[in-house]
Amino acid sequence: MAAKEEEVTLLGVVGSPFLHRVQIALKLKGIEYKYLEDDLNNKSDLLLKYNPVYKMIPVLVHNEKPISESLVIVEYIDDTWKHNPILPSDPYQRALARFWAKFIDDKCVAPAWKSAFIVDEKEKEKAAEELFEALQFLENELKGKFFAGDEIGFVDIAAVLIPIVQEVAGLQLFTSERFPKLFQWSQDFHNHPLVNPVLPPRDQLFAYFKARAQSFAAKRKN
Ligand SMILES: N[C@@H](CCC(=O)N[C@@H](CS)C(=O)NCC(=O)O)C(=O)O
Repeated sequence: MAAKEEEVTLLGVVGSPFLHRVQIALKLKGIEYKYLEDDLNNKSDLLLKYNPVYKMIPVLVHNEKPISESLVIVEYIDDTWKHNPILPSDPYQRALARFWAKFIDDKCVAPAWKSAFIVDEKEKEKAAEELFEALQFLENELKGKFFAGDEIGFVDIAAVLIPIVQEVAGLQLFTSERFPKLFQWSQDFHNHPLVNPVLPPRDQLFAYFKARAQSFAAKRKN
């Protein structure tokens, strides 16, 4: 548990998979924190001050020290509060976990987003193909209930985008026939008692994704 004098603040926007990565990590560690909801159409001074480089949520502020980038934050949380480890202790396994988390950011995030929300059919199809290629690698990587075995770890947290987009897309993003292990994982992870309370209900997720899609579409036009 966080010692009394520790101040932990989290800046985010509910519905953002990147925010929910950090919230799951904090929940796993049992760390209490103050949550500040931001507005991406009118970013707070605090967000601009704490993340002047990317101007993105999430930002974790621990005893006035800001940290950005969700995976960096999750690693920081794991390094700071040692109980209930998120990353494995073996250096090779740690490297692998980081590799797959980076793979999710590099290969899954953009196509998952596009295949669920882009209206142009051709673009959507191309994104779905890219996504399926990436998901096949993850399917092959899943050896146990979760990526590292019986407990939730770094790769599961990184992959939270998958059940979120699956939920928003009405479970039509990919099927249990095509990705049986990943489909089961997605359900197990989404329903896990430490994860489920962190994730907003479908309508709130949907509202977030819709607002983001509209904001991107408006930027594309300008
Ligand atoms: N790589 C970043 C991505 C974070 C990100 O994309 N945040 C979005 C919300 S989901 C954001 O703040 N966007 C600000 C903007 O679009 O201006 C991370 O892992 O934290």
